[in-house]
Amino acid sequence: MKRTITFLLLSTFFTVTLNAKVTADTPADPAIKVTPKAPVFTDAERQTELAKRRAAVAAKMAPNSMLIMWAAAPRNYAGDVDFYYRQENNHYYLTNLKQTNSALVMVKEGSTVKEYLFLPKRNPQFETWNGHMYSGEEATKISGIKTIIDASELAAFQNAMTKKEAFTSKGGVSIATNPESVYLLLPESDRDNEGIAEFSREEAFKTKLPIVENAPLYKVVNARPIFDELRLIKSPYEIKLMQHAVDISVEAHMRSQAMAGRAEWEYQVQAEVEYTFRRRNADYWGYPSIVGCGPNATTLHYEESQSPVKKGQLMLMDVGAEYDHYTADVTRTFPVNGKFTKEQAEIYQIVYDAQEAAAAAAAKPGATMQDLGKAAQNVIMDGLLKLGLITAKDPRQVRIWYMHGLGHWIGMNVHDVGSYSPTLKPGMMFTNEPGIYIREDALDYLPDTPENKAFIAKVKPAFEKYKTIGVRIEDDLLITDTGVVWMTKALPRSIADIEAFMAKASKELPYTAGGATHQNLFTAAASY
Ligand SMILES: [Mn+2]
Repeated sequence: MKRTITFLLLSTFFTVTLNAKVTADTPADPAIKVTPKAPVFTDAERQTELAKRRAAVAAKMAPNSMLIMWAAAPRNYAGDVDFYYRQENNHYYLTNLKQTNSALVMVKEGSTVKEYLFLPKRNPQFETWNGHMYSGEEATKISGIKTIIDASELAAFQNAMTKKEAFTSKGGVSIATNPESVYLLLPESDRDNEGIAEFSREEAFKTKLPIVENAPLYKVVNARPIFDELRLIKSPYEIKLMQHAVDISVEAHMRSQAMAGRAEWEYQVQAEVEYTFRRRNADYWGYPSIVGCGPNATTLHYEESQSPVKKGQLMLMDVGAEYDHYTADVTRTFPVNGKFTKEQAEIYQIVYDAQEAAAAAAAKPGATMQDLGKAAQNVIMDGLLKLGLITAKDPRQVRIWYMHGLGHWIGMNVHDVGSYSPTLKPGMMFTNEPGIYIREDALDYLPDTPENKAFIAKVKPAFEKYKTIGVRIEDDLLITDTGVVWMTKALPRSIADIEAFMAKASKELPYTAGGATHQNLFTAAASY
């Protein structure tokens, strides 16, 4: 009996202690959601997925053809320092290898496809300075590509191609160098500046391929349309990675909203974002973080983060983590002090309603991105007219305050590849991101015409009321067999939900700004 009492007393004591601890550190239902565990794939799952992608590419290649894809070259930051190495997306899409100086070659003869991977030999001295290199076995385990050739023979192979000579590696691997077509990743046109910069090596190789009587002996084909089409539809494997990138971004947004009211400078809020990205093992950001307070929210790609965070103002944050080469793209706009003013709420609600209208349009069978854009634009047009910021239902007037499109594909590029004409199909992923930006100088730059003068006179009172307010809301949507999935749904979006979230979340996250003094490093202006 006595023993039982002691036991009961002890267990009561422990229960109380444990409960007290739970309450102090983590509330039963915290507002800030921690990123769920990262997806883990077995070697077999990854190899099957990559083999499927390579087979899909091969299926789109001509009967007697070859595809050559080089790994991305390192990009210089300054002097002898490079940026973090990032593999070329299409190369990664087929190999999952994160190493430079390698190349993938696929040869299709009839229905037979052979795959070769040129891989640099491990080098102890290089590894001492720069870290691990793949062994052939590792590269095969990751990619599923079985035939490995030392990359020191890549130049000899390229040379054999340009001369149309046979190629056999020192290890005895022969590659047929007489395809009819050669597929390379090439710039899309003379005006494709990014493509020209990224695929200069491919372009140079193309010019070396043999010419006979002014006609190319090989038919050189741009491989990019093949990848653009395939990458437009995400596999279940890719969707898991993408959801994880979204989840990390959602946690980063939540933590930032929780501390923004106590931050002094925009860069401190940005630090909370990027701390969360690194903490959750994101590769990096998918695009430079946009953290703009007050009037800075009206600059679409504001990246300076040098201004003060002021209570009473809106904070626009467009930040997305990249995880295993897939990037989220998420924007929230919230009041620094946790409560929208009447004017801020009026603008915000229009953008919110436009987003809802676009999502409803996406759920209709046969919808295109253009349909979504129109649905959102109509809501914004009605809203701006009601507030007096435009004088007629004229898309040209709407463009003054909403100057970008509704959204874009997302994936390995934040603005992912793929045509915008097809109807929405399962596996497609895109952003839904309308916005309204009442830039302080927007009316100053309208051409000096009688029509514009009359317009300015009419909208001036409303402009004075709403000026400096910038709102964008951006969610990541996925089309499935059953409809539209908001991948970002965990992140509060309505006015009521944001206000409730901020009130609760700010208590969960300890934060002290630290009273840093600073000079604006962008404009060299003195401290505020
Ligand atoms: Mn976007």
